[in-house]
This record gives sequence, structure tokens and C-alpha cells, in this order.
Amino acid sequence: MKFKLVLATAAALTMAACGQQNEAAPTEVPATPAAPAAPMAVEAPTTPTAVEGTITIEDAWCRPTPNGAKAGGCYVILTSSVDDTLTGVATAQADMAQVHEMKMEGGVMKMAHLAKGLAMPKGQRTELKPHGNHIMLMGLKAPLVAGQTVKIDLTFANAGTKSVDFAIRTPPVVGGEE
Ligand SMILES: [Cu+2]
Repeated sequence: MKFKLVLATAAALTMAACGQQNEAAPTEVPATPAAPAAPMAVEAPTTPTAVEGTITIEDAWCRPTPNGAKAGGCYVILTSSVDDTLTGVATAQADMAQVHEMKMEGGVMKMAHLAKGLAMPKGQRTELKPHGNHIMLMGLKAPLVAGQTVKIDLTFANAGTKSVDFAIRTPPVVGGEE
């Protein structure tokens, strides 16, 4: 009874910190409604009709969490040779991982889960960066330590899942934050 109560509180705190209200399943990333060709059903394991394309992944890194923070931000630059969508992220190092956007709400910058995924128009560099779209790791099982790496699975609507090593490092401070 007590255990249950504690758990619920912790979950509520995580949600609040993340600026979202009612997301139930932590490990499941909702399928993109825009991609009806790829149902998450338990049917035959036929590969969804994918367009031939390549994903270029640059500068994958995460900010260290030296103060025992339970959430961490990760960033990467993605370029797809065809139209694609980053539909979800996952890592063994955290209870939950999501793609977040930053948006103004009543004059306050808030982050929100991009439940429909992040569109990646072909040939365009899609940047996940500090103060912008980012990957959020929540419920970290261990701190993110500079010099180490975190393996994060990036799932794309077209290209499938790519396992990427993110370098944990402190962002360079050159004449201010940006
Ligand atoms: Cu976030």
C-alpha cells in the first residue's frame, strides 16, 4: 500500500517536471497516425514498405547530470535522404525516453512530448539542440557521466531503429549559452 503510494507520487513528479499530464505507458512510443502503413499490431512480421534511404547521424551527445538529476537531455543532428519521421527513442539507461519540443505557453518556455514524432523533411538537417527539440531521458538508472556514452535507440517511421552511442559531455561555453 505504502509502496504503491510512493510510486504514484514519483510518477506524478516526473510528469509535472516534464510539463505533460496524462501519458500512461512509459515504454511504448505511440505509432505515428501519419504512417498507417506501419501498424504496431501483433500480426505477421512483414516489413512495412520502406523507401530506400539513409539517415545521417551527427554530433550525438548528452549533457552530464552531476547533481543526481533524474532527467537528462540528449541532442543530435539527423538528416534523412528521404522524408522520414523520428517516432520514438528508447534506452536501457532510463525508465523512459521521449522526444520533446520547447514551446511558449503564456510567456513561459515549456517542454512537451512530441507524441506524433519529429518530422524530418528529406535532405534537411533536423537539429535536436539545447533550448530546442531534444531527447529527454527520465528516470535515469545512473547519472550521465562526462566521458562515458549512452546507447539510445532512435526509431524512424521509414528507416526503422538505429542504435546510436551518444557521447556524454559538457557543452562548450563560447561567449554565452549559444
Ligand atoms: Cu524535455
